[in-house]
Parts: sequence; structure tokens; C-alpha cells
Amino acid sequence: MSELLKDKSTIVLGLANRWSIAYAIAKAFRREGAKLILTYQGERQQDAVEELAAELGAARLLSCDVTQETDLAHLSEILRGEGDRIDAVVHSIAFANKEDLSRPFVETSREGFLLAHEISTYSLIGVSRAVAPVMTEGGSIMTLSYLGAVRVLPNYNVMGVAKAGLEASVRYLASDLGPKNIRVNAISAGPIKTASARGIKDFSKILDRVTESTPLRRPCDPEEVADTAVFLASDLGRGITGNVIYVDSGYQIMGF
Ligand code: NAD
Ligand code: IMJ
Repeated sequence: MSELLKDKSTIVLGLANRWSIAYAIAKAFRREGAKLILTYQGERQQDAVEELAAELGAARLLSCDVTQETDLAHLSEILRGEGDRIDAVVHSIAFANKEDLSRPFVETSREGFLLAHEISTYSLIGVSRAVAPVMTEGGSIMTLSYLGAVRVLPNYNVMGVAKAGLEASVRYLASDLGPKNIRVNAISAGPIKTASARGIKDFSKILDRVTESTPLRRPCDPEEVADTAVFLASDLGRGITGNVIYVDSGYQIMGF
């Protein structure tokens, strides 16, 4: 079969390590012939991410802390300066303070709420604004969400509220950017053992429960999420925008 992302330039934000969903997506994008630009959060991750970027055959690696307006402006400047067209962008970034993911939701502090929303939700809007001008032939923007956006799940708390805002942002961005043939979607993934999930209390219990009750009787793996990202980035996804696609072994449909 021919490569689905041949001649496409892509940006993947949110690569921290080999377990990151962003890593699986970057790998699948390369497999399908895409040119890859990767961004990472900051100096603390630089060495590790440089190694991964080389291994993935990335064309560029940029530092981009989404809380820094200057970093986003810099990203936008670099993209415009190089006259590089961008075809697809993956936003795979989330953060909340650890204590907000364990104490009762009603205890969420103003600071914790704002931080989670700044990093996990607002950043999609900032990134979209930075890349839209260089998506000169249309494009595909996607982000990663979780079922906690629409259902109450233990401890997900402020992240659930941030993901609800993220999914609503996907719809408003899709409406705004649709006339430029830029599509915006979310992939709602089932639980995957990444750095962002590892520290979560009872995570293995959650995985066991998912395995028992999903139609497919297995947890989802990052490669399945990545293949859906390939589809959304490719011309095969050209009719889909403003959507949340569940890649969760079917867990979301179950009522028992
Ligand atoms: P991960 O920890 O590998 O990825 C999270 C990324 O966010 C990291 O690369 C981190 O550097 C980045 N990040 C945090 N703060 C940032 C900042 N200020 N600026 C730039 N980057 C910043 O974990 P992951 O599981 O791959 O998470 C990726 C996305 O997938 C997140 O949006 C997460 O909510 C979502 N998701 C994860 C699961 C799961 O079970 N792992 C399920 C559904 C959705
Ligand atoms: C996160 C918290 C609570 C329950 C959870 C998760 N479940 C799953 C996750 C059931 C699957 C992982 N997930 C979907 C996330 O979006 C994680 C986001 C996250 C994780 C951490 C851990 C370390 C930290 N801050 C975090 N911020 C966001 O300090």
C-alpha cells in the first residue's frame, strides 16, 4: 500500500519519552512518509528527546513550553520564516497538579484549575493560532482527550473539566478554521500506561476493569491511537471535523 502521509509536513507536540502517545504517533507518521517536526517541553527533557528525535528521523526538534507565549510566537515565527507549509499538527499535552488528581474535586484550588486549563486546554487554541497561517493548503489539527471529559471517573477531577473544555474548543476551532479547509478533531483514547498515567492510584485496577468490560476485551494500545491519528492527518479523513473519535476498545458505549 502506498504511504498515506507522503509529501505531508507534520508537527507533533508532547513527546517526552518512548511511552508517550506522541512517540507512537510520530513513529506512525514517519512510517507513512511524513516529514516530522517535534516539540518538547523544555531543557529538562532535551537530551532524552533529542535521542528519540534522531531515532525517529525528525527533520526538526524545537523546544516549546506552552505556558510561554514567547515559545508559541517563536514556533510560529520559525514556521513562517522557513516558508514551510504544514499539513497536520498533533497536540498531545496535558498537566494538572498531582494533588488535584487525588483529593476531592471540591477542594480544587483556583491556581490548580487555571494551571490545568492553561496547559491542557488553552494551549490547543494557542497552537492552532500559531500553525493556521502556515496551513496554506488546508490541514488537520488533532488533540488527545479522555472519557473523563464527559463522565465522572475517580480522581480525574480537574483534568475532566479541562478535557471537557478541550473537546468544546475542538468544535469552536473546527467552525472557525473550516473555511480554510483546516479540520480539528480529538481522539479520545482509553487508558494507556504512559508517564502521565503511571503514578495514578489504582491504574492497574482501571486497566483490569476495562479489559473485562470492553467489547474488544483488551485495553487500547498506543499504536491503535497512532493509526487513527494517521487517518485523521491523511486525505482519508477529509470529511471529518469537530469530532471526538473514541479509540478505546469500545469502552465508551457500555452501560454496564
Ligand atoms: P506523556 O506524559 O508522555 O505526555 C504528556 C506531555 O505533555 C509530555 O510530553 C509533557 O512534556 C507535555 N507537557 C506538559 N506540560 C507542558 C508544557 N507546559 N508545555 C509543553 N508540553 C507540556 O503522557 P501521554 O499519556 O502520552 O499524554 C498525552 C496526551 O494524551 C495528554 O493530553 C493526555 O491527557 C492524553 N491521554 C492519555 C491517556 C492515557 O491513558 N495515557 C488516555 C487518554 C488521553
Ligand atoms: C489521570 C488522573 C486520574 C485518573 C486517570 C488519569 N486515568 C487515566 C489517566 C484513569 C487513564 C491518564 N490521563 C487520561 C491523563 O490525561 C493524565 C493527565 C495527567 C497526569 C498527571 C500525572 C502526574 C502529574 N500531573 C498530571 N497531569 C495530568 O503530576
